[in-house]
Amino acid sequence: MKKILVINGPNINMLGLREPDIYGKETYRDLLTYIRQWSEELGLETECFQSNHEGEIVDKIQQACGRFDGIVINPAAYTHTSIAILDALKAVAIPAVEVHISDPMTREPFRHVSYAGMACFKTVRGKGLLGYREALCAFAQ
Ligand code: CA2
Repeated sequence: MKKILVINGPNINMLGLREPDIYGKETYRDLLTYIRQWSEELGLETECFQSNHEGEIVDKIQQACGRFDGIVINPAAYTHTSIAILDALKAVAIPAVEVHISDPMTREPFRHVSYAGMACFKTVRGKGLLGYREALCAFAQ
């Protein structure tokens, strides 16, 4: 069974508590429940990790080396700033898919660049929490 690491960046733990018009009403706990259900359905083993700290995300990506077959990552605001996360994804060379709950391309110009996305073979944007399912599907095929 393929092992997939699901990484969520800063403030994703606030899902459902603020800005429901952009990110929906469902909480981070709901997301964890969905990911567990989708993993079972798709025959994947998943581990979920959320951090508000860039270095912790870099550490987690490095530690994934040799332990995971794929990474699903929503780096949140670090998407648009973090060359460190891009470099970590490139360094481990684990196939990765980028997910965004909203569509950053239709929002402020500073959200239009994704550094992490440059190390990902697929990006899913603007599909809400279902975007994580689509990302997991890319590893089930
Ligand atoms: O659409 C996405 O998934 C984003 O990665 C979310 C980030 C944002 O900086 C990216 O441009 C796009 C922000 C995550 C913050 O999540 C919140 C959730 C609830 C309340 C406030 C923020």
